Amino acid sequence: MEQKKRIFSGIQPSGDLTLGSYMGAIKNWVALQDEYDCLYCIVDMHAITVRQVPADLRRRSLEQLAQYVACGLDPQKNIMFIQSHVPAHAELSWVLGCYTQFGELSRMTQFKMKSQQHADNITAGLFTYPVLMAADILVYQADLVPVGEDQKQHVELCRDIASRFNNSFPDTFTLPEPFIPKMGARIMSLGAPENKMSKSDPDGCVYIMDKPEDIMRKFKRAVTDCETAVRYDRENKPGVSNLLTIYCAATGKTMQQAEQEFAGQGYGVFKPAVGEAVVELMRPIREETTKLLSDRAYLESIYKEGAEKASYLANKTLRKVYKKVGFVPR
Ligand code: ATP
Ligand code: LTN
Repeated sequence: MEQKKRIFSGIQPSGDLTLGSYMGAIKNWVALQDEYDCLYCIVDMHAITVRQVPADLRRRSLEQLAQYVACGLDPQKNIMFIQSHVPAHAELSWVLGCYTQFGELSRMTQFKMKSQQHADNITAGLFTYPVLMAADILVYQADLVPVGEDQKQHVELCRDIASRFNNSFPDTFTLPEPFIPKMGARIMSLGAPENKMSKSDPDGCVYIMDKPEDIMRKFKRAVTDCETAVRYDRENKPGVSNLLTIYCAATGKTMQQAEQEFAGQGYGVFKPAVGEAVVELMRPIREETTKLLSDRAYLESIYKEGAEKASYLANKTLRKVYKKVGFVPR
């Protein structure tokens, strides 16, 4: 039998999951679980690159696992685990850091943005964040990395680090490819549609756990423009285009179908319709998450088993790398 290709992806428990995390990442993961050998991680070590309240980080990490399952990821088919439970990520990250240039890390868009947002606390961890991300991916020899558009640059850097390492030490790492969804790769903020919807911006974002009335309110207030036509034009109508993207991703309709459906109707009809589509999409996920969170023993069994399986795979790569760079075997 042909070996299935391997997938790795992760989300930081740095805030509650949003419609952006769902449409840009998790929804895609669910679609891949039958065809690929998948590892889905809760990257808590990445989350502490900016300040976190410890109790919140712990709560959100478990909530995120419950949401992975509630969104449709089957714990029998996928390895789901918490990054800090598998020490090989941090260990490989050190080695890879010694094969990464300062200049490369300085060019990362996410670093530039986050160091502006957290100007009083620009840590070495924030700077080397992409090296740890490269370790996450390479330690499992992943072929594909399903992420939203904003993470493409990090996956490309990961490839550069891997090929540089392979040049010195042939056949060490599989070169991974980013895998970006066609519809929903970039969900923008409802309040400022020129920015991406991000879990650390409560104003513009819709959380998976938001109540229906809150979702409806956020959509009714979404920023649009002073025309009335419901038409996709990212350049000149970013707000409306974002709502159309969300509507299509939520309902499975094509852009053309959506435009036709709202032709001749104003935003007063369009905005609540998008809200309702999202409410219906999120309802079962929210209910299932709440149910799962009341069964801590079950969640614990998932992440413990996940860490065990992940460690086995990760340690194989780590041993190989340690040997290649010249460390004395333990
Ligand atoms: P933070 O605000 O803490 O930086 P975030 O909301 O940007 O977090 P991440 O944890 O960085 O979310 O992203 C999780 C995954 O979801 C990544 O694959 C990312 O590409 C994807 N993603 C996040 N936000 C969006 C968005 N607005 N549109 C599409 N995909 C997104
Ligand atoms: N940087 C990513 C989260 C992340 C990730 C990864 C994604 C950390 N490690 C490995 C894919 C593969 C983010 O900010 N969304």
